[in-house]
Amino acid sequence: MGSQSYFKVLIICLVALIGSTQAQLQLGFYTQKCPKAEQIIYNFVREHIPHAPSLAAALLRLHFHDCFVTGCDASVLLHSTGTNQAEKDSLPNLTLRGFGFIEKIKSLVEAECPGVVSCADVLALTARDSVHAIGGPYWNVPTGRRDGVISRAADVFLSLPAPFHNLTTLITLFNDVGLDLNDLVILSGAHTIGISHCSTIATRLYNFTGKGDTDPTLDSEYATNLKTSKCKSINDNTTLIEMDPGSRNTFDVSYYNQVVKRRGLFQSDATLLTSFATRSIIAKQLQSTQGFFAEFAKSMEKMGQIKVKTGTQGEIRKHCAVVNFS
Ligand code: HEM
Ligand SMILES: *[C@@H]1O[C@H](CO)[C@@H](O)[C@H](O)[C@H]1NC(C)=O
Ligand SMILES: *[C@@H]1O[C@H](CO)[C@@H](O)[C@H](O)[C@H]1NC(C)=O
Ligand SMILES: *[C@@H]1O[C@H](CO)[C@@H](O)[C@H](O)[C@H]1NC(C)=O
Ligand SMILES: CC(=O)N[C@H]1CO[C@H](CO)[C@@H](O)[C@@H]1O
Repeated sequence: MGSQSYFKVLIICLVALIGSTQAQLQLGFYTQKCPKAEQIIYNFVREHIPHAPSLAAALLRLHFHDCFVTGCDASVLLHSTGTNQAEKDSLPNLTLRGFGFIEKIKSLVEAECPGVVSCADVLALTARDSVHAIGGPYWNVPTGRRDGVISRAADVFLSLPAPFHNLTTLITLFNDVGLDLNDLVILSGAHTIGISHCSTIATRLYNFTGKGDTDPTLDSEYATNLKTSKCKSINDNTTLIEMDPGSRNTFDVSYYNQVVKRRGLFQSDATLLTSFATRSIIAKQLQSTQGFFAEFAKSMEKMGQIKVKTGTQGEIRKHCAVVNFS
């Protein structure tokens, strides 16, 4: 190759590099395109979340499910169609909430600037503002995500961590989306807010190994308490259980206290006690709420960038539940 060819290759590489950096998310992506967008979301959240604080948990979980399955592209918000069973109709969705809240905010933003702000960004910003509105941490949400056009129930089982997963499986699923062991322990701290259904832990309480037994890693006093007062039968699929009893709407470190006391509700919570590394991360969070908030903010910013679609990828959906022109 002559020096001219080398020069051409260099230029091509530079252009590719600039192209790829331009396709990154950026803070204040809508500052020019829709200056009021973030304020509209913030105002709506501040007006409504104080009256319905439990929604903060629901919205945070929606954002998590969205990001883990095909990236943060609002695929979790899509309805199933005649031929396709969407993510939200997979089993773990039984219990997802907050779709109406997102759709409402999206309609306000659409009224201000039609076709500009993605549902994926609305979801990421709403989750952040809602958690902050109940006194939780605040994190940066760079924007510019675009919405995906595909949502498949089957993808949920491949990528979403399940409450019965062990540490090895959880680490693998987090690594698959670029998150590490620290992110796993920190983001599990989201279980400081919100609720679970009895059915999610019924097997753990009543038929752990198929012999009518209880998971021995669950504190036995707590297990008895759950069985007598909350989750009275293995067939109960309606009763709700706080994951962090007594402070389900308060974002604090008490989730980690529960885990240390072997009262983490899911096996995925309990399993965080099974390695020295994860136990150390937990111990560190228990020393400082501010420290935990800072870690949580860092990990959320990472989670919010999983496999995002930017630039000309995907689309800006008009309604979050359906792809455009469908
Ligand atoms: C580590 C793997 C994780 C597993 C296995 C897991 C599993 C679950 C399950 C099974 C539920 C309750 C479902 C029900 O019965 O209603 C739940 C609730 C919840 N999860 Fe996770 N989760 C994980 C990580 C996360 C992460 C990373 C976040 C957010 C950053 C999160 C946020 C939440 C919240 C806020 C709730 C309460 C939802 C509500 O109140 O409606 N979880 N999780
Ligand atoms: C974790 O679960 C996976 C999948 O069920 C299993 O193959 C693996 O042996 C388990 N690992 C440990 C350490 O129990
Ligand atoms: C407990 O699990 C075993 C093995 O999976 C199953 O045969 C049995 O029906 C279960 N019992 C209940 C009450 O669900
Ligand atoms: C939940 O419980 C109700 C009432 O016991 C029952 O009719 C329904 O089939 C159950 N649903 C599932 C998914 O088990
Ligand atoms: C299987 C199942 O329960 N799917 C539900 C998923 O969530 C939507 C609401 O968002 C319900 O309509 C489905 O029934």
